[in-house]
Amino acid sequence: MNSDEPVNTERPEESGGTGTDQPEARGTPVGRRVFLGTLGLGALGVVAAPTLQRGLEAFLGSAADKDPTGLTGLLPNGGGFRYYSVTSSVPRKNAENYRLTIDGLVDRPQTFTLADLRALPQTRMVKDVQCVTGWRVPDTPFEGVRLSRLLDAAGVRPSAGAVRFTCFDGAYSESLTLDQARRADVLVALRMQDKDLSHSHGGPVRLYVAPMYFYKSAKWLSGITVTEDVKPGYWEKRGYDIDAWVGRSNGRDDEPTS
Ligand SMILES: Nc1nc2c(c(=O)[nH]1)N[C@H]1C(S)=C(S)[C@@H](COP(=O)(O)O)O[C@H]1N2
Ligand SMILES: [Mo]
Repeated sequence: MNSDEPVNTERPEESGGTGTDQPEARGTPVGRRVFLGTLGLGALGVVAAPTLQRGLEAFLGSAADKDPTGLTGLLPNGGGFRYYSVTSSVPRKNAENYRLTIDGLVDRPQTFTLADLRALPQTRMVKDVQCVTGWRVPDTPFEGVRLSRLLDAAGVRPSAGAVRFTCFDGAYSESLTLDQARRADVLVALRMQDKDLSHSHGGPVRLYVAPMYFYKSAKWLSGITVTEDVKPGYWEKRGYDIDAWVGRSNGRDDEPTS
């Protein structure tokens, strides 16, 4: 890759999309070289030994949590995870200021604080994570509240057919059909790898859609709107499949994750 190209992006062209929308141009307009200079990690490219890499990943993991620009999202790290954001910075939310709203075609619109969500029954699942660009992280625990429980609390109206998700990064969105959203393996996740979700992984709350490619698992989740029909999400407007079953979509051939 050219060292001045932004690299913090998904690439629809690798997944059968048209690639004509050049999503890279929408990401952080800062090149890898500039970024590496910023962190003083010019030698990063030659770090390959597993032990060294583990130290590096630990460093980057903590750097990512402190980096207000989100630029550490450019780097492969974190035990196989890559950190993605389509915006160059994301506000931080915590137990004081985090809110999740549920509205749209519901009888009882809801607003949940983090404490509200923590007080509900939690479900833990351990499955592989699969990104549509190819990387996979085996046996990753996620824990949180079943989305179906929150939808039931809000009282979904008979005319509803889908759910739209919005994020406090101000840009990302996702969607599921109502049937997909009601699956037992779809969580409003508060924890990953048995820790509270870090900011870089979408904390304090992200969606977790176990059977689908990881782009469905919207980070920094702030809104759930029940709609009549599916509205394509951020990447889906740029070429990804709306029904993103792992191994049965996006022209890929991966082992299912559920
Ligand atoms: N808000 C938001 N959610 C997002 C994304 C994003 O850019 N912004 N990227 C998606 C993609 S393509 C992937 S692979 C995963 C990456 O999650 P991670 O950064 O925790 O590894 O988040 C998904 N959810
Ligand atoms: Mo992804």
